[in-house]
Amino acid sequence: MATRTTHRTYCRICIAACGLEVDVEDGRAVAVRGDAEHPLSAGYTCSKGRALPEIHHSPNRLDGPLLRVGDAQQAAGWDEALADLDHRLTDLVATHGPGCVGFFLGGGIYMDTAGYWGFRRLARRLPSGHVYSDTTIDSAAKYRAMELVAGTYSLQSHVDPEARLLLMFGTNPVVSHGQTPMFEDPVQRMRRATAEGREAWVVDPRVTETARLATGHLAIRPGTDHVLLAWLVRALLVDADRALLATRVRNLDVLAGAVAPFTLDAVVARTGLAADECTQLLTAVRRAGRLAVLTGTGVTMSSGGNVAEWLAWALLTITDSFDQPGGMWFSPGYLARLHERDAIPTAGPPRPGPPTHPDIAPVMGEWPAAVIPAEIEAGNLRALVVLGGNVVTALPDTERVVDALGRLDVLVTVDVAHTPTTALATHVLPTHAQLERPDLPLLNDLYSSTLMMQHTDAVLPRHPDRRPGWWVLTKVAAMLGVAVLPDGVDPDTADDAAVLDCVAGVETMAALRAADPPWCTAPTPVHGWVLPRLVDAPWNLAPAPLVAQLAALDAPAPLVLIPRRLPKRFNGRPLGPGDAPELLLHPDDARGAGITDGDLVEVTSATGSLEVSARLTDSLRPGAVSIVHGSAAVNVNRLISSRDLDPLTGMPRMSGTAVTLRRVEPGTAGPRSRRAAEPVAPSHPAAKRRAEGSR
Ligand SMILES: Nc1nc2c(c(=O)[nH]1)N[C@H]1C(S)=C(S)[C@@H](COP(=O)(O)OP(=O)(O)OC[C@H]3O[C@@H](n4cnc5c(=O)[nH]c(N)nc54)[C@H](O)[C@@H]3O)O[C@H]1N2
Ligand SMILES: Nc1nc2c(c(=O)[nH]1)N[C@H]1C(S)=C(S)[C@@H](COP(=O)(O)OP(=O)(O)OC[C@H]3O[C@@H](n4cnc5c(=O)[nH]c(N)nc54)[C@H](O)[C@@H]3O)O[C@H]1N2
Ligand code: SF4
Ligand SMILES: [Mo]
Repeated sequence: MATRTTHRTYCRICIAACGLEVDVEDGRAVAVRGDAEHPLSAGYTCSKGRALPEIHHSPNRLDGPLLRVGDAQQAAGWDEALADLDHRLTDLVATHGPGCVGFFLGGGIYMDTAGYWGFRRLARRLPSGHVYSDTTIDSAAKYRAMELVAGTYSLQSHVDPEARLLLMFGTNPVVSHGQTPMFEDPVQRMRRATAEGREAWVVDPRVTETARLATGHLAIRPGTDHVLLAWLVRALLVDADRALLATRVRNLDVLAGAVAPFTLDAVVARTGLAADECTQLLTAVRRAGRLAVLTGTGVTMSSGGNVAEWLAWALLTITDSFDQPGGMWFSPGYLARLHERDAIPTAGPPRPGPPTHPDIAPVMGEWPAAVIPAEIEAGNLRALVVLGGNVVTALPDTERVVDALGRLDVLVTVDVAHTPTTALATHVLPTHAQLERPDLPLLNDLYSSTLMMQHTDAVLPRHPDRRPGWWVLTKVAAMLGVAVLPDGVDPDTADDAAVLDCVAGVETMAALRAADPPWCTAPTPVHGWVLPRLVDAPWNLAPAPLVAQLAALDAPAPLVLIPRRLPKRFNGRPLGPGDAPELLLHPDDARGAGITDGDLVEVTSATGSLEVSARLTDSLRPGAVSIVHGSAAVNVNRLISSRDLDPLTGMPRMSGTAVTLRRVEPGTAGPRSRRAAEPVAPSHPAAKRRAEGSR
């Protein structure tokens, strides 16, 4: 009989990093349970975490390197795949210079800490500006607003345990577990809060899973969160202790002037909310005194994202909620210990933007990912290394993205599974997946709701033909003359543990490895440490680019597309049946277009169109339709522009794109649905040329 062993680990699909117990039989994971003792997740897991055995042992996993030969990809040994890549990169760099090689970091690498750390070291040393990540198709607004208000990228605020009011804009943590910061064990957390008399308010065009557990829900018109926020700021400035604020902030009067036009009448007209709803929210904020605010992709992906982030910052500041009990605390990090430093790291001097969009300043040193196709078309970017990302489903303007990827001389994917992006690659390099590697959630240092760090050993034996993410990165970097590992660490003799020692320090790793249970915690929250350490203090409450953007924002189109997430799908990673995209729409909008439930509908934007089946629901307000992203077959990014980018961040408008709907007559579906199917191999001439030139 097979022996069963149980391993304590944590899930590395999303930032909640839930504690898990994984049962293993004959080298295979067979069951997953939540770890009841875990300080954050307390036994909670979601269906994705519980599906780890199926995900890990899926036939879709990559079991060895692949090399493109002609139109096909063929299995290759590591030596052969790396030698071929080395040869091609060396040629490219000799002809076009080192600036033609770029890297994209996706969500699959963040939780592979050694790989993620390696990428950060590489990015600092790379002789090329082409460093991209999913930050600029996700949350760039948060970082730009933070930079303009506080001069840093290093502040991560969290809901204080004593907060009496939590106000959420465009985030659905019951499904997502948070954008930033983490929102662990969400259902219990929401229930506990309301049972203890603390209020939770959700501002979202949809009655979300989170809204159902909240005290109040405001079904706002998409893209108008900044209007509601500006009105709240305007009203609460009246109550604010201006003398106290004068010691903490700059430009209070400019802020007051900027929000002056946002009267209650203006809010009602622009947000579609009733005056009563708005005043009830204001009363709740006044009653609470201090509050916590969380925003998510519904805000950061909309054209008002930057100003909404700024106004949320202003709201928290004028209500004296930041860095205070009952409001929001800033995490100094369990490892980073920012509160023990003299100064919080600054955002640094501005750097030039990408050659095709020089006006868009980098966010956190990165160029916006939406310009990747433009940079390829201009001949600036000729080789792209995608680490744990699925750019075919993630980037806006699918048709342009697929065409541009086909023009690359080299497309390397460093992944664990076959995806629509690996299908286009010249070199597919498979890495160890989460259950095959020791790890610690370094990325969560600032995102975690409790000051803590955890550690896991590998749960499963390592597949012989996969390699560690850090090792693959080190090899590719060496081809470009960049050393990723510190001096004296040899990638061919070092193991995962030795690299993690470099990442977190020998002492920290020793403490974590010795910890039983496998985590270390520190007293939480920490208050009162931020302003004295802020180089750019006091806060700038009215940065000029944001004041100008607020005044210039247009009203949203009558019918717009908005994003959302499904419990069983993680971005481009389908996790089973029941997660096919549908078009959610309100019955009034459906009636106007002659659409009934289950109809096939053609959705068209200025960028493209797709066909998707309709699901009528009054949980979504009229004027908004929603399709989840991540499906290759029904790829919503066909509708999103890669040209209409936010001028301050380069973010595409993944929320708020104007669309029209047309019912597809039964029997006439065809060319377009077929077109929507993802190409498995590139078929256009440039890709063919490239493919023929291989080896
Ligand atoms: N199950 C699951 N979990 C995930 C992911 C996943 O794909 N699946 N992805 C992970 C990733 S990469 C991220 S970044 C996070 C994102 O985490 P969240 O930002 O919490 O993402 P969503 O759950 O999509 O919630 C966004 C909400 O914004 C609303 N919305 C859309 N437009 C607007 C608007 O203009 N105004 C307002 N107020 N609301 C709007 C939508 O209706 C939706 O309810 O989730 C992470 N967690
Ligand atoms: N229209 C529209 N587009 C969107 C969004 C939207 O809401 N609407 N959301 C945006 C957001 S918030 C984000 S973050 C991006 C997501 O963009 P990506 O991060 O590119 O998307 P994922 O599909 O999560 O891709 C992760 C990849 O990592 C791989 N992977 C998983 N585990 C590992 C591992 O341990 N090691 C390695 N090497 N690889 C691994 C997976 O197989 C997968 O291919 O998409 C964005 N695109
Ligand atoms: S919420 Fe789900 S996906 Fe996220 S860490 Fe927990 S189990 Fe994994
Ligand atoms: Mo994201």
